Amino acid sequence: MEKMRRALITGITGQDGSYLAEHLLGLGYEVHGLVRRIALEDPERRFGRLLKLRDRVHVHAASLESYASVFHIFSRHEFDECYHLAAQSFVAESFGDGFSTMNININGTHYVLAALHELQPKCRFYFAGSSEMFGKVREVPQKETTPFHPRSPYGISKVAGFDLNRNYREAYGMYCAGGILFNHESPRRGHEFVTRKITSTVAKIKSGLAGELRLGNLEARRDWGHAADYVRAMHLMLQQEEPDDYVVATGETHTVREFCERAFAVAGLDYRDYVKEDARFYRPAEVDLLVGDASKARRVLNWEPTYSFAGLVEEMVREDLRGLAGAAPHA
Ligand code: G4F
Repeated sequence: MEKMRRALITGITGQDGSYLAEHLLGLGYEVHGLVRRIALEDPERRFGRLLKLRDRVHVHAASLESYASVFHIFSRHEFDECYHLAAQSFVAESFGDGFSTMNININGTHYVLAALHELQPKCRFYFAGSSEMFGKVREVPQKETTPFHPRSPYGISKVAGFDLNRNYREAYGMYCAGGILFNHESPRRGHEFVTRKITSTVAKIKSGLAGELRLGNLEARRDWGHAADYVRAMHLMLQQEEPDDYVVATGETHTVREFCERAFAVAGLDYRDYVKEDARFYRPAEVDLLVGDASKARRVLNWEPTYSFAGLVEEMVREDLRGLAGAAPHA
Protein backbone atom coordinates (compact mmCIF):
# COMPACT_ATOMS: atom_id res chain seq x y z
CA MET A 1 0.00 0.00 0.00
CA GLU A 2 1.26 3.49 -0.83
CA LYS A 3 2.47 5.50 2.16
CA MET A 4 0.28 8.46 3.10
CA ARG A 5 2.08 11.65 2.08
CA ARG A 6 2.60 14.19 4.81
CA ALA A 7 2.54 17.94 4.22
CA LEU A 8 3.28 20.91 6.46
CA ILE A 9 1.56 24.24 5.78
CA THR A 10 2.84 27.40 7.43
CA GLY A 11 0.02 29.95 7.55
CA ILE A 12 -2.60 27.17 7.64
CA THR A 13 -5.15 29.42 9.40
CA GLY A 14 -5.14 31.95 6.54
CA GLN A 15 -7.23 32.05 3.37
CA ASP A 16 -4.78 30.07 1.23
CA GLY A 17 -3.76 27.73 4.06
CA SER A 18 -7.34 26.67 4.69
CA TYR A 19 -8.09 26.01 0.99
CA LEU A 20 -4.79 24.16 0.58
CA ALA A 21 -5.45 22.02 3.67
CA GLU A 22 -8.85 21.03 2.23
CA HIS A 23 -7.32 20.25 -1.14
CA LEU A 24 -4.52 18.10 0.31
CA LEU A 25 -6.88 16.23 2.65
CA GLY A 26 -9.04 15.50 -0.39
CA LEU A 27 -5.97 14.02 -2.10
CA GLY A 28 -5.32 11.74 0.87
CA TYR A 29 -2.49 13.66 2.54
CA GLU A 30 -1.82 13.81 6.26
CA VAL A 31 -1.90 17.57 6.81
CA HIS A 32 0.06 19.43 9.46
CA GLY A 33 0.04 23.15 10.15
CA LEU A 34 2.46 25.48 11.82
CA VAL A 35 0.65 28.14 13.87
CA ARG A 36 1.55 30.78 16.42
CA ARG A 37 1.05 29.77 20.03
CA ILE A 38 -1.50 32.54 20.43
CA ALA A 39 -3.69 30.79 17.83
CA LEU A 40 -3.74 27.61 19.91
CA GLU A 41 -4.88 29.63 22.90
CA ASP A 42 -7.64 31.42 20.98
CA PRO A 43 -8.97 28.73 18.62
CA GLU A 44 -12.50 30.15 18.24
CA ARG A 45 -11.22 33.33 16.64
CA ARG A 46 -7.98 32.17 15.03
CA PHE A 47 -9.21 28.91 13.52
CA GLY A 48 -12.34 30.41 11.97
CA ARG A 49 -11.41 29.32 8.45
CA LEU A 50 -10.34 25.86 9.61
CA LEU A 51 -13.27 25.05 11.87
CA LYS A 52 -14.61 22.23 9.71
CA LEU A 53 -11.14 20.69 9.42
CA ARG A 54 -9.93 21.22 12.95
CA ASP A 55 -10.06 17.52 13.88
CA ARG A 56 -8.39 16.43 10.64
CA VAL A 57 -5.25 18.57 10.74
CA HIS A 58 -2.30 18.34 13.14
CA VAL A 59 -1.20 21.73 14.37
CA HIS A 60 2.16 22.62 15.91
CA ALA A 61 3.05 25.86 17.67
CA ALA A 62 6.10 27.70 16.36
CA SER A 63 7.14 31.25 15.63
CA LEU A 64 8.62 32.32 12.32
CA GLU A 65 10.60 34.84 14.31
CA SER A 66 12.54 32.10 16.06
CA TYR A 67 14.87 29.70 14.27
CA ALA A 68 14.92 27.45 17.35
CA SER A 69 11.16 26.95 17.29
CA VAL A 70 11.11 26.16 13.56
CA PHE A 71 14.06 23.77 13.95
CA HIS A 72 12.25 22.08 16.83
CA ILE A 73 9.26 21.15 14.60
CA PHE A 74 11.43 19.72 11.82
CA SER A 75 13.52 17.77 14.31
CA ARG A 76 10.38 15.94 15.54
CA HIS A 77 8.21 15.48 12.45
CA GLU A 78 9.15 14.42 8.93
CA PHE A 79 7.39 15.89 5.93
CA ASP A 80 7.29 15.08 2.22
CA GLU A 81 6.16 18.56 1.27
CA CYS A 82 6.27 21.95 2.96
CA TYR A 83 4.13 24.88 1.78
CA HIS A 84 5.45 28.13 3.18
CA LEU A 85 2.48 30.51 3.08
CA ALA A 86 2.88 32.39 6.37
CA ALA A 87 3.83 36.03 5.92
CA GLN A 88 2.90 39.59 6.77
CA SER A 89 0.90 39.86 3.56
CA PHE A 90 -0.87 43.23 3.76
CA VAL A 91 1.02 45.60 1.46
CA ALA A 92 -0.31 48.82 3.05
CA GLU A 93 0.77 47.62 6.51
CA SER A 94 4.29 47.01 5.21
CA PHE A 95 4.68 50.77 4.68
CA GLY A 96 3.74 51.30 8.34
CA ASP A 97 6.10 48.68 9.75
CA GLY A 98 8.60 47.63 7.12
CA PHE A 99 10.92 46.18 9.75
CA SER A 100 8.57 43.47 11.02
CA THR A 101 7.44 42.71 7.44
CA MET A 102 11.09 42.17 6.47
CA ASN A 103 11.78 40.14 9.57
CA ILE A 104 8.86 37.73 9.18
CA ASN A 105 8.93 37.47 5.39
CA ILE A 106 12.68 37.23 4.83
CA ASN A 107 14.11 35.73 8.03
CA GLY A 108 11.04 33.53 8.54
CA THR A 109 11.54 32.04 5.07
CA HIS A 110 15.25 31.66 5.68
CA TYR A 111 14.64 29.83 8.98
CA VAL A 112 12.34 27.29 7.32
CA LEU A 113 14.75 26.74 4.41
CA ALA A 114 17.78 26.47 6.70
CA ALA A 115 16.05 24.01 9.04
CA LEU A 116 14.93 21.88 6.09
CA HIS A 117 18.42 21.95 4.61
CA GLU A 118 19.85 20.80 7.94
CA LEU A 119 17.26 18.16 8.83
CA GLN A 120 15.11 17.19 5.82
CA PRO A 121 16.81 18.20 2.57
CA LYS A 122 14.57 15.82 0.58
CA CYS A 123 11.36 17.58 1.66
CA ARG A 124 9.84 19.48 -1.28
CA PHE A 125 9.37 23.17 -0.55
CA TYR A 126 6.92 25.73 -1.94
CA PHE A 127 7.61 29.45 -1.54
CA ALA A 128 4.70 31.87 -1.90
CA GLY A 129 6.05 34.63 -4.08
CA SER A 130 3.82 37.46 -5.28
CA SER A 131 3.00 39.62 -8.29
CA GLU A 132 3.94 42.53 -6.01
CA MET A 133 7.53 41.59 -6.89
CA PHE A 134 6.90 43.04 -10.38
CA GLY A 135 5.78 46.37 -8.89
CA LYS A 136 6.53 49.11 -11.40
CA VAL A 137 6.00 46.70 -14.22
CA ARG A 138 8.58 46.46 -17.01
CA GLU A 139 6.25 44.61 -19.40
CA VAL A 140 2.58 43.67 -19.73
CA PRO A 141 1.59 40.93 -19.08
CA GLN A 142 4.16 39.80 -16.52
CA LYS A 143 5.74 36.35 -16.78
CA GLU A 144 8.52 34.37 -15.07
CA THR A 145 11.25 36.25 -16.96
CA THR A 146 9.90 39.77 -16.30
CA PRO A 147 12.39 41.74 -14.16
CA PHE A 148 11.30 42.61 -10.62
CA HIS A 149 10.86 46.22 -9.48
CA PRO A 150 9.06 46.01 -6.12
CA ARG A 151 7.29 49.14 -4.84
CA SER A 152 6.72 48.34 -1.17
CA PRO A 153 8.60 46.81 1.77
CA TYR A 154 6.29 43.81 1.27
CA GLY A 155 7.31 43.46 -2.39
CA ILE A 156 10.97 43.83 -1.48
CA SER A 157 10.65 41.14 1.20
CA LYS A 158 9.04 38.77 -1.30
CA VAL A 159 11.82 39.34 -3.85
CA ALA A 160 14.36 38.48 -1.13
CA GLY A 161 12.42 35.33 -0.17
CA PHE A 162 12.13 34.33 -3.81
CA ASP A 163 15.89 34.75 -4.29
CA LEU A 164 16.60 32.75 -1.13
CA ASN A 165 14.37 29.97 -2.39
CA ARG A 166 16.11 29.84 -5.76
CA ASN A 167 19.50 29.89 -4.06
CA TYR A 168 18.68 26.86 -1.90
CA ARG A 169 17.62 25.10 -5.10
CA GLU A 170 20.79 26.00 -6.99
CA ALA A 171 23.34 25.80 -4.16
CA TYR A 172 22.11 22.65 -2.39
CA GLY A 173 20.01 20.89 -5.01
CA MET A 174 16.90 21.08 -2.83
CA TYR A 175 13.45 20.83 -4.40
CA CYS A 176 12.41 24.47 -3.97
CA ALA A 177 9.57 25.71 -6.18
CA GLY A 178 8.42 29.32 -6.33
CA GLY A 179 4.90 30.48 -7.12
CA ILE A 180 4.47 34.04 -8.41
CA LEU A 181 0.83 34.34 -7.52
CA PHE A 182 -1.30 37.24 -8.64
CA ASN A 183 -4.10 38.46 -6.35
CA HIS A 184 -6.37 35.66 -5.27
CA GLU A 185 -9.53 36.23 -3.30
CA SER A 186 -12.51 34.37 -1.84
CA PRO A 187 -15.16 34.69 0.85
CA ARG A 188 -12.36 33.79 3.30
CA ARG A 189 -10.23 36.81 2.34
CA GLY A 190 -9.19 39.10 5.22
CA HIS A 191 -11.27 42.27 5.57
CA GLU A 192 -8.22 44.53 5.13
CA PHE A 193 -7.86 43.62 1.43
CA VAL A 194 -9.82 45.71 -1.03
CA THR A 195 -12.05 42.96 -2.47
CA ARG A 196 -13.36 41.79 0.89
CA LYS A 197 -13.59 45.35 2.16
CA ILE A 198 -15.87 46.04 -0.81
CA THR A 199 -18.02 42.89 -0.59
CA SER A 200 -18.45 43.02 3.19
CA THR A 201 -19.42 46.71 3.03
CA VAL A 202 -21.87 46.02 0.19
CA ALA A 203 -23.53 43.46 2.47
CA LYS A 204 -23.61 45.96 5.36
CA ILE A 205 -25.09 48.69 3.16
CA LYS A 206 -27.71 46.28 1.84
CA SER A 207 -28.58 45.30 5.41
CA GLY A 208 -28.79 48.92 6.56
CA LEU A 209 -25.68 48.62 8.74
CA ALA A 210 -23.49 51.07 6.77
CA GLY A 211 -24.10 54.05 4.54
CA GLU A 212 -20.91 54.42 2.48
CA LEU A 213 -17.65 52.79 1.41
CA ARG A 214 -14.40 54.78 1.60
CA LEU A 215 -11.62 53.56 -0.69
CA GLY A 216 -8.24 54.69 -2.00
CA ASN A 217 -7.12 54.38 -5.62
CA LEU A 218 -10.12 53.26 -7.69
CA GLU A 219 -8.10 53.11 -10.90
CA ALA A 220 -5.54 50.53 -9.65
CA ARG A 221 -5.72 47.40 -11.80
CA ARG A 222 -5.35 43.86 -10.54
CA ASP A 223 -5.52 40.35 -11.96
CA TRP A 224 -7.95 38.75 -9.49
CA GLY A 225 -8.42 34.99 -9.33
CA HIS A 226 -9.98 32.62 -6.78
CA ALA A 227 -7.80 31.20 -3.98
CA ALA A 228 -9.33 27.72 -4.39
CA ASP A 229 -7.95 27.64 -7.95
CA TYR A 230 -4.54 28.94 -6.92
CA VAL A 231 -3.83 26.37 -4.19
CA ARG A 232 -4.19 23.62 -6.81
CA ALA A 233 -1.31 25.23 -8.68
CA MET A 234 0.82 25.22 -5.52
CA HIS A 235 0.35 21.49 -5.14
CA LEU A 236 1.06 20.80 -8.82
CA MET A 237 4.34 22.73 -8.58
CA LEU A 238 5.61 20.17 -6.06
CA GLN A 239 4.64 17.18 -8.24
CA GLN A 240 6.99 17.93 -11.15
CA GLU A 241 10.24 16.14 -11.84
CA GLU A 242 12.30 19.31 -11.40
CA PRO A 243 11.61 22.32 -9.19
CA ASP A 244 10.87 25.58 -10.99
CA ASP A 245 9.09 28.94 -10.70
CA TYR A 246 5.64 29.66 -12.12
CA VAL A 247 3.34 32.64 -12.61
CA VAL A 248 -0.23 31.86 -11.54
CA ALA A 249 -2.80 34.34 -12.86
CA THR A 250 -6.02 34.62 -14.84
CA GLY A 251 -4.59 36.93 -17.53
CA GLU A 252 -7.49 39.37 -17.06
CA THR A 253 -7.17 42.74 -15.41
CA HIS A 254 -9.87 44.88 -13.77
CA THR A 255 -9.88 48.15 -11.88
CA VAL A 256 -10.97 48.53 -8.27
CA ARG A 257 -13.79 50.66 -9.70
CA GLU A 258 -14.99 47.73 -11.87
CA PHE A 259 -14.89 45.44 -8.85
CA CYS A 260 -17.10 47.94 -6.99
CA GLU A 261 -19.49 48.27 -9.90
CA ARG A 262 -20.04 44.52 -10.08
CA ALA A 263 -20.16 43.92 -6.34
CA PHE A 264 -22.82 46.58 -5.75
CA ALA A 265 -24.77 45.34 -8.77
CA VAL A 266 -24.94 41.82 -7.28
CA ALA A 267 -26.84 43.41 -4.37
CA GLY A 268 -28.99 45.50 -6.73
CA LEU A 269 -27.17 48.77 -5.85
CA ASP A 270 -25.30 51.45 -7.82
CA TYR A 271 -21.74 51.89 -6.49
CA ARG A 272 -21.74 55.59 -7.45
CA ASP A 273 -24.27 56.26 -4.68
CA TYR A 274 -21.98 54.86 -1.95
CA VAL A 275 -18.27 54.83 -2.87
CA LYS A 276 -16.14 57.81 -1.74
CA GLU A 277 -12.45 58.24 -2.53
CA ASP A 278 -10.41 58.84 0.60
CA ALA A 279 -6.75 59.92 0.56
CA ARG A 280 -6.10 57.90 3.74
CA PHE A 281 -6.24 54.69 1.70
CA TYR A 282 -3.73 55.77 -0.93
CA ARG A 283 -0.28 54.18 -0.71
CA PRO A 284 3.04 56.07 -0.78
CA ALA A 285 3.94 54.11 -3.93
CA GLU A 286 1.37 52.23 -5.98
CA VAL A 287 1.50 49.23 -8.27
CA ASP A 288 -0.82 50.40 -11.04
CA LEU A 289 -1.21 47.54 -13.47
CA LEU A 290 -0.80 43.87 -12.67
CA VAL A 291 -1.78 41.20 -15.17
CA GLY A 292 -0.09 37.84 -15.43
CA ASP A 293 0.80 35.48 -18.23
CA ALA A 294 0.35 31.99 -16.77
CA SER A 295 1.05 30.11 -20.01
CA LYS A 296 3.94 28.19 -18.43
CA ALA A 297 1.70 26.95 -15.56
CA ARG A 298 -1.00 26.04 -18.09
CA ARG A 299 1.48 24.17 -20.28
CA VAL A 300 3.72 22.44 -17.71
CA LEU A 301 1.35 22.00 -14.76
CA ASN A 302 -1.77 21.58 -16.87
CA TRP A 303 -3.37 24.17 -14.58
CA GLU A 304 -6.44 26.22 -15.48
CA PRO A 305 -8.45 28.65 -13.36
CA THR A 306 -12.11 27.66 -13.09
CA TYR A 307 -13.62 30.90 -11.72
CA SER A 308 -14.45 33.94 -13.85
CA PHE A 309 -14.11 37.48 -12.46
CA ALA A 310 -17.90 37.80 -12.36
CA GLY A 311 -18.23 34.43 -10.57
CA LEU A 312 -15.65 35.41 -7.97
CA VAL A 313 -17.31 38.76 -7.17
CA GLU A 314 -20.73 37.18 -7.02
CA GLU A 315 -19.64 34.41 -4.65
CA MET A 316 -17.97 36.90 -2.32
CA VAL A 317 -20.97 39.25 -2.17
CA ARG A 318 -23.46 36.43 -1.72
CA GLU A 319 -21.43 34.89 1.12
CA ASP A 320 -21.18 38.26 2.88
CA LEU A 321 -24.91 38.84 2.43
CA ARG A 322 -25.58 35.36 3.83
CA GLY A 323 -23.33 36.10 6.80
CA LEU A 324 -25.34 39.22 7.62
CA ALA A 325 -28.79 37.80 6.95
CA GLY A 326 -30.93 38.67 9.93
CA ALA A 327 -28.49 41.28 11.31
CA ALA A 328 -30.30 44.26 12.82
CA PRO A 329 -29.86 47.62 11.03
CA HIS A 330 -28.80 50.82 12.84
CA ALA A 331 -31.58 52.44 14.82
O1 G4F B 1 -6.41 44.21 -1.88
P1 G4F B 1 -5.11 44.90 -1.77
O2 G4F B 1 -4.76 45.41 -0.42
O3 G4F B 1 -4.05 43.87 -2.34
P2 G4F B 1 -2.56 44.04 -2.93
O4 G4F B 1 -1.90 45.23 -2.37
O5 G4F B 1 -2.67 43.96 -4.40
O6 G4F B 1 -1.84 42.75 -2.36
C1 G4F B 1 -2.44 41.46 -2.33
O7 G4F B 1 -2.10 40.74 -3.50
C2 G4F B 1 -0.72 40.43 -3.66
C3 G4F B 1 -0.56 39.61 -4.93
O8 G4F B 1 -0.34 40.48 -5.99
C4 G4F B 1 -0.22 39.66 -2.46
F1 G4F B 1 1.09 39.39 -2.61
C5 G4F B 1 -0.46 40.46 -1.20
O9 G4F B 1 -0.05 39.70 -0.08
C6 G4F B 1 -1.95 40.74 -1.10
O10 G4F B 1 -2.62 39.51 -0.97
O11 G4F B 1 -5.06 46.15 -2.78
C7 G4F B 1 -5.37 46.02 -4.14
C8 G4F B 1 -5.44 47.39 -4.78
C9 G4F B 1 -4.24 48.28 -4.47
O12 G4F B 1 -3.82 48.92 -5.64
C10 G4F B 1 -4.78 49.33 -3.51
O13 G4F B 1 -4.13 50.59 -3.59
O14 G4F B 1 -6.57 48.08 -4.27
C11 G4F B 1 -6.21 49.42 -4.01
N1 G4F B 1 -7.12 49.97 -2.99
C12 G4F B 1 -7.93 51.04 -3.20
N2 G4F B 1 -8.61 51.32 -2.06
C13 G4F B 1 -7.26 49.55 -1.72
C14 G4F B 1 -8.21 50.40 -1.13
N3 G4F B 1 -6.70 48.51 -1.05
C15 G4F B 1 -7.08 48.32 0.26
N4 G4F B 1 -6.54 47.28 0.93
N5 G4F B 1 -7.99 49.16 0.87
C16 G4F B 1 -8.59 50.21 0.23
O15 G4F B 1 -9.38 50.94 0.79
